[in-house]
Amino acid sequence: MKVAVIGATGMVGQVILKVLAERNFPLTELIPVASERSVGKEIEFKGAKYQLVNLQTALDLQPDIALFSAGGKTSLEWAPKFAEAGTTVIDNSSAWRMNPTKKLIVPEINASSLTKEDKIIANPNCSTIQLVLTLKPLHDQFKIKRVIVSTYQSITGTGVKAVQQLEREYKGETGEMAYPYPIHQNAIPHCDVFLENDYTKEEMKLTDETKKILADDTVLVSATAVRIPVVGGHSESVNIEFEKEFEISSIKKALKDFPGITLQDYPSVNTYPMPIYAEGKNDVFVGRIRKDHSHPRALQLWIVADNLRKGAATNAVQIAEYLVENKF
Ligand code: 2RA
Repeated sequence: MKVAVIGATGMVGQVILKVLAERNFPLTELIPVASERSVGKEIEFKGAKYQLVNLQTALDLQPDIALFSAGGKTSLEWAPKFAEAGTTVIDNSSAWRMNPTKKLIVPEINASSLTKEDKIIANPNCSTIQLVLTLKPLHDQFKIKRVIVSTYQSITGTGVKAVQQLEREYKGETGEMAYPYPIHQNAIPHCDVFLENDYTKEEMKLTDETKKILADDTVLVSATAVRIPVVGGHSESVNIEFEKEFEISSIKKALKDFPGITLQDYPSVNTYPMPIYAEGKNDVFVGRIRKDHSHPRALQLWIVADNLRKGAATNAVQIAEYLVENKF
């Protein structure tokens, strides 16, 4: 199994390599791809050294699977070339997510919809993955009418520039800004760009991608995405209105029984999900589960996940594992 990792030196690319090694993914050849300026440099994987190559070299090596995490522009240009050559592409960018001919996959929810014909598979946005994984078991049992979500997003979702900005601000230094304002001691209600409807792209990804993955356009989703100075993962405060009545015990059982979810809900002993706990783990952590006292069929809960793992790298590797297990 020849696997190419496109964007191998980026934040997500490095976590993809870590997850491939941790999960002992059955690859026989690794093809790490980086931009021209990094070509020739070496990376280490499972104790061996690999030279970084460019996209054309990787294409010529005809990988079986290519895990892309190199931005939408690169995906739009190169994913079709790899697919054309017989490679199955799993793309982390937003380039293909809402394309009606491409599948948007969270393996625990809809991997079974994949066929051998799917040569470009889209990995959802990080804040969507942790939300929709939590919604799926509840939607199946209690039919979701409306979701109101507020996110508290890690700066690692923006990338190295944002981490460097925060580190400088800790020291009272100035420099290149990843955000329009200081992020230290701040909360910025602006993730990605603003759209005509005064939502941000990040907020509309939560709305549009959730509908596509649940395969149900009747689910109403309204989001506010906020950037906060943490690094371990994204947190989300979620209010869900159901069509059906529910008991908290049934909600907790549905979540507990669903793969990829870990319940962390023991307020009496101050136990609830937090980024400092979720960092480095692959599950989605759910807690603060309680009936919304202001509405007879609504629920409040709190979701945290490592946005670089289940929010990106781990989800992509799990898709690749599904392809291997099903001999695609
Ligand atoms: C963010 N979800 O957190 C976006 C992209 N990773 O900035």
